[in-house]
Amino acid sequence: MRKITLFAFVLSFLSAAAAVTDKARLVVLTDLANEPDDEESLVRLLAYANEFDFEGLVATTSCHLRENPREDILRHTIDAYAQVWTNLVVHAPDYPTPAFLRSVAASGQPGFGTNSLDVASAGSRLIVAAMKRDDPRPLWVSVWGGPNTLHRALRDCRDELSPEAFAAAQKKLRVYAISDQDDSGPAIRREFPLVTWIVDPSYPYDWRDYWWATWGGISGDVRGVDRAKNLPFVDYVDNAWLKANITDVGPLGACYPPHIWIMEGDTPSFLGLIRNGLGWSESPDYGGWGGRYVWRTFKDEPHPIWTSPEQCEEYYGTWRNGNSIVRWREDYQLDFAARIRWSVTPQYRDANHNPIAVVNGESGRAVLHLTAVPGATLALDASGSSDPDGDPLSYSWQIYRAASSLKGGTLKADGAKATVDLSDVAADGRGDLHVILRVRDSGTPSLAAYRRVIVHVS
Ligand SMILES: [Ca+2]
Ligand SMILES: [Ca+2]
Repeated sequence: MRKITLFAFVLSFLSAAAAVTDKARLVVLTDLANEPDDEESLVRLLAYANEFDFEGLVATTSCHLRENPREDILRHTIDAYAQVWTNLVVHAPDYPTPAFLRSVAASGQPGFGTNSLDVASAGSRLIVAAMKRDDPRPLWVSVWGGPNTLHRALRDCRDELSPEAFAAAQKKLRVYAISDQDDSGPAIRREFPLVTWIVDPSYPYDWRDYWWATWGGISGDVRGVDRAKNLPFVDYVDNAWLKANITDVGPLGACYPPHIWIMEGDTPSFLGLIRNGLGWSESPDYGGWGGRYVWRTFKDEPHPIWTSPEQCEEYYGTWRNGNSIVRWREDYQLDFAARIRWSVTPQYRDANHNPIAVVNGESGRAVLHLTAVPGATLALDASGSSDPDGDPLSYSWQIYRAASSLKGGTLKADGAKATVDLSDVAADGRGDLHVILRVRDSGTPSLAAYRRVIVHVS
C-alpha cells in the first residue's frame, strides 16, 4: 500500500499528462551581474536551449543585487546566441530562434524582495501568461536570485483566475530555488502553499547558509577545505579548463566570464531537466544532474518541500549534500564542452553527439519501471545502444544506493549486459532499486547517455 502511495505521488509530481521525455516549460529568474556566475549559467542554458520551451528569461534582483535588474546582459548574451544559431541547428534542429528568445526576455520587479511587489513588471506578466496557458506540463521556475517576480505573478493570478483555476495553476508550478536570495521565497511558501518547491532554505540575507546546500556540488569543492581533498574532476570546474573549453570557443563561449567564487552556482536549478535518461524530472528523489532531494518538512517551514536529505551522500570519502551533483561532474562538463563546440561547427560530422542508450529493446530516454519479487533475477541488456557518429561504445552499470529504498539486491555487469539478483532480499522485502546504465562514446569530448531502471520489489 505504501509503495502504491509513493508511486502515485511520483506521477502527480510530474503531472499525469506529462512525460519525462517532454521538453520542460521553463521560466528563469536571474540576478545577472551580482557576480559573474549567472552569466556563466546563462551561457550553459542557451547551449541547451533546445531542451526547453522557454516561458520567460527574466532579469531580477536578489540580496546580492538589490535594484536594477540587468536585462541588457540577457539581451547581449542572446545576441551572441544569434551569431551561432545556424551552427547549433545543424546538431539539433529544435533550438529556438533568437527572435523567440528575445520575445521572452524581460525585467522583473525593480527592487528588493517583498518591498518591490506594488507594480506588475514585464517579467511578472510573462509568468502570469505562462500560468494561464492551457498546457498539461508542469511550469518550472528556475530561480538564480530572488523570486519576488514570481511572488507578484502569483498575486495577480489569484486576482485574475477563479479559485479552482488558480489552485490548478499553482499545482503545476515547480520552483527550484538556489537557496533563499531574498525574503519573497519564504513568503511565497506561506502565502501560496500549493506551489511545489525544491530548495534548501536559508536565512535570506546571509550567504553563510549556502555551504550545506546541494547546489554547491556543481563546483563548490573548487574552493576551501574540499580543494585539498582533490575530488575527481575538480579541474573541470577551474577557470583554466573553462577558458580552454568554453570561453575561447566562439561568440557564445566568449560570454562566459571567469568566476570569482565558484562556477555556476545557479545551474543545478535547470541542469536536471536536460533529457539525458536519468529521468530527474520524474522525481527529485531519484537524483541526477540537478541533485537529489527528499520530500520533508524542514525546520520551521510551513509544509513539506523537496529539500536535501538528512543523510548526506558519500563520494570518495567526503560526506556532503552536494555529492549528489559532484558524482556526475565528468559527464555534465564534457557534455557542455561538446555543446559549445557545436556552436562553432557548421558540419554535423565535425562534432561529437551523444550516444543513444537502449535497455531491453526500449529506446528513448524514459525511466524503465520493472516489477519483481524477492528472490528474482532480472536480465538487462543494453546491446541495442547506438551512436549517431558511429563511435564505439563502452558500458557501465551501477546501483544508485542513495536513491534506492530496497535493502539488498546485487548487480553483476558484463559489458552491455547486466543481471540484477534479488536473492539476498528478505521474503517480505519491499522497496525500489535504482539501476543506472551509463553508455559512453569514444568521440571528442567523450559523451554519455544514461538509462535509469527502477525495479519495484513487492
Ligand atoms: Ca545568481
Ligand atoms: Ca558520438
